Amino acid sequence: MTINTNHPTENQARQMRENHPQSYNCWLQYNAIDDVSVASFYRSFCQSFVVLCDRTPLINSAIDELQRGITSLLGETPTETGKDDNQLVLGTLEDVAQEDILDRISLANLNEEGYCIRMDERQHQLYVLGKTEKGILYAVFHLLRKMQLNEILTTEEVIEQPVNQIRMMNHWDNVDGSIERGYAGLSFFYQQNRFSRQWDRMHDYARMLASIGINAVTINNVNVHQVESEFITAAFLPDVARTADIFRAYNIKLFLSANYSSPMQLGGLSSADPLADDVREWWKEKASEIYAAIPDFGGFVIKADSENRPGPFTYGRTHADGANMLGEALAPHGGILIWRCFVYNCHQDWRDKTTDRARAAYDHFMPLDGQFNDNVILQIKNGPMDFQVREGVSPLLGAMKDTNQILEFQIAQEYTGQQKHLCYLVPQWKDVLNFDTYAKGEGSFVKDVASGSLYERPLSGIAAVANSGDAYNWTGHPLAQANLYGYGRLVWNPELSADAIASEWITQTYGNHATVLKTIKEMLLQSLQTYENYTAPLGVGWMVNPNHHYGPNVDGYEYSAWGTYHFADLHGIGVDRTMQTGTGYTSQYFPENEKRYESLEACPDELVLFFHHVPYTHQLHSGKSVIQHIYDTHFEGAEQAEQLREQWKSIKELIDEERFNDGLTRFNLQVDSAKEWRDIINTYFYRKSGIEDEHGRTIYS
Ligand code: GCV
Repeated sequence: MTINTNHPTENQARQMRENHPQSYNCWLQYNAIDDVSVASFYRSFCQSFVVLCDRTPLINSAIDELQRGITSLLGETPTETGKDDNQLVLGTLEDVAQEDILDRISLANLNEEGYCIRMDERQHQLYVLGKTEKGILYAVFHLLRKMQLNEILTTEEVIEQPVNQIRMMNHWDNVDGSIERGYAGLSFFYQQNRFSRQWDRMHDYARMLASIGINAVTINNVNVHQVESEFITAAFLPDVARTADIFRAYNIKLFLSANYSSPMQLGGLSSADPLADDVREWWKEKASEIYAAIPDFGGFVIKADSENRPGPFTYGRTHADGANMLGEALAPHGGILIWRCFVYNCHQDWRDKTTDRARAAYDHFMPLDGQFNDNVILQIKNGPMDFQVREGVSPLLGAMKDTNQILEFQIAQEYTGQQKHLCYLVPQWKDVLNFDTYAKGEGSFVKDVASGSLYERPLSGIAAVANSGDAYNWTGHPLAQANLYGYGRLVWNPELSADAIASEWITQTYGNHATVLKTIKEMLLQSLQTYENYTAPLGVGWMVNPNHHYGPNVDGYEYSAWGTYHFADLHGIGVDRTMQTGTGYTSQYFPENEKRYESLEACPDELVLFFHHVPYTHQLHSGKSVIQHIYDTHFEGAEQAEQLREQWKSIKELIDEERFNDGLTRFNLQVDSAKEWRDIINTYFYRKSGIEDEHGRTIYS
């Protein structure tokens, strides 16, 4: 292997920041506050600050951010002093225990990341307090967000804490610099089989993640290849440890994806059998070695026995055997083992109607409920298939009452336009979080599974596949930053609306102009429906080109060498997942949902082809036939894509040229792609069904 030592220097990273400030700074623009009364309100508190707690790297991050933000927002740098009037007071709740300023009862149950911002107008003091130092960091970001939004603190006291315990970002970066399903350039973590050592870019990234409350990351792909397997060896641990230092200063714990068969690959053992003594011993020693380098290492994320990855099945063992063996190695050090439930047989034969990929996660894991150790968490994708624009919610969520669970989203837009198309995903995530599983009767929402409150589990949370890369704007499409921001904010507080998150993001990113806010917000909120309109209809999914998953290809499902998975023929389309006549997948839901999905009458239109095989003439609740719905939505979706482009053009003079042009390039691609989708889908179904469009529009055949 040739090792390239030509890493980008710190200076190059700095230049990127300087040359592309608006693109690069995302929502942390900190533009000068132009409203005089807002500025003067904050000025009265921000002349100086005092720090009551010990200085740690985390507190230093909070102070750096505070100084940077206030200097830029108010044009004056606050100085650090002793206790005084007209100042910000930073500390933990304990640091102000003797002061008579807080309603202690309401603070008693705050978790360790919670915070309180308390105004004392008599002395013009603003207390920025954390339950622990972690809370101080989040309180600082809260304050700066309010300032960027031009909002005066209206109540005397702000009290907040995150709803979800683990708020994680999964990076699918490979050490060669590529990113699996990455649409924003290459990796900034790695280059040419080494860490890129762009430490200050990583630092900027950590800041950005902390500002939206992320507290855990994995930095490498769950498909762990040859070189990445060595991350847990002396060859890479110093760089991993340096990366962990950077994230730690922002309350973000570093995890690694590990190769299940490491004992063979790295240790020279003859198996990776989870019940073999030598294998168990090997992992224990490995864990000790890792913790010697990174004392607060988060743990491992494992993809096993799926899409050709190794796993315990080879040895006739279960997922519980595999996960617990790793959990036991990590436990003495306080580590966590996250085991992914994205397990299915990618070589299965769809023609056999009892085989169904959607069933796989539940079939594999449900029988193991209660068998996983306390420091093991199962990570479950939001849908049973794979991040489609529309699919059912995974029935596994909420089903395992004795197992820790983390919900997995994808911010990277693998199947939703790949950051070339605008697709604001927060509304989709909200639908998932608000889905009622009925696991413990009505009101057993997915958000309660994720927060751990449904079954009072010790570990829980939400993870997502990141959409960031080394592009100067981090996400490729400038508006894809809204998904990154939105994910963090929603995971912090699932009650925030998609609309409110969009407003926050737009104002912080593009400033306070009312037209910009209105226009971009309308675009964001319409974009998911637009994308769904011109792509695969009514929950049937895929229809994308194989492997890279961009652009239309009705029969392009790569794991179906014999044809299609959607069963379209001249009579009808859709996957019959009912118990009566289909794969029986509906039985994996709790009875209320099972009944709703099992019955064609009760099944919601948007999922009808996900659950049922129907004739093209089947009438939807909307009153349209399936075929007419397909024609109408595809014509409409392509038009809506053009409207998005027009809306973007309408704010050309109101935003900076770089971000405008980057957006326009992508809207041009989206418009062309939407037309291609429209024509390919409509033509395919016109040919299959032989049914004319009621409105007589041209369908290219
Ligand atoms: C990392 C899908 C993607 C794969 C990804 C996999 C997973 O199948 O296409 O690229 O692999 O999901 O989530 O593990």
